[in-house]
Amino acid sequence: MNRRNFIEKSSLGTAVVLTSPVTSKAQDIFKAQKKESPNIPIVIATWDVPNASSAAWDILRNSGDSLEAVEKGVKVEEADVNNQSVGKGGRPDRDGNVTLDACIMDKDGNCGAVVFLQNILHPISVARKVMEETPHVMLAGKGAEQFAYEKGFEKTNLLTEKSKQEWLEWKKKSEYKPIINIENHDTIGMLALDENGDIAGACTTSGMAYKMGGRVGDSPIIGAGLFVDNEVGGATATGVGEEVVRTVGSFLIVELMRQGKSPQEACEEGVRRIIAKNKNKLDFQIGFIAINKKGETGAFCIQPGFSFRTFSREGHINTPSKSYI
Ligand code: SD4
Repeated sequence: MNRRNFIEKSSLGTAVVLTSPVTSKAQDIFKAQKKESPNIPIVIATWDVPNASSAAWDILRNSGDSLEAVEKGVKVEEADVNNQSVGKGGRPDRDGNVTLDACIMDKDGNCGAVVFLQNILHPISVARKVMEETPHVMLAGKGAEQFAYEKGFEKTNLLTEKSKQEWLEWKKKSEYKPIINIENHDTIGMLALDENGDIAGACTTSGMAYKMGGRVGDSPIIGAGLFVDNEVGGATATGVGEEVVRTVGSFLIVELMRQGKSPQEACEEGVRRIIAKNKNKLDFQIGFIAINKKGETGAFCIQPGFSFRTFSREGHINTPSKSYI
């Protein structure tokens, strides 16, 4: 069922205003900002993912909307077998199963997520369908997979020979030890601000390599791996998901921006909160990126090596993130 219909039906006759309350004054302010800023529209993504950011930019520069841009953008990484942290080609869990997590959020605060999804190439598109065509926010495991088939997604083997061989090698010692900055292109989190001034975000991953069967990280958790508030901005995360969940990191960063911090200051404070809880063992990576309504961006991480891609009229740029260490 369409979410909008569901809300209307479930509101017991109470009138509900469903459109976003963009006043003409707000639109005027936005138009003025847009003239000044070469950063509207803009897309920002975790890690050096030029193909994904190009795909998103193609939508934005043709006046497309931010939701379409982030979905199209992250799908590039989901389909890329060389990215072993997302979609097809992703490293499996310790039992050899590739299980995917993804979420998406639009300008109106609608969101959809899938967790522990198997055999489906594009979890982000399933998450979008959860958002737009069900009364729910999150579907898990077999239920999510069944829903995907009902929506026309095909069954796909996600375990490539390369990831399988690496997993068989790993099994010899079976030591769970997340590697920092594995290959420098990991989970993709993407935020876009379109020319109407609307922000959307997407995050998709195969999770930590060789995780326990059933483990879900931050990436599909709204507020942790991704959060968008179209009044303020958006944030998304990469790295050891358990730590991001413990601080509800992306929500925290958006709220810090609401209180007046720049995206950069907010990302730095978000990482500091995680560090404060882990003073004695900073042996893992967390990276956050953020964007505000002016198209200003920020990024911060614990360990050096994290970078992020932006694409705007200013150019297509991979920027090394500032780091705590
Ligand atoms: C997770 N945050 O599942 C993801 C993994 C990741 O860089 O981002 N790796 O915890």
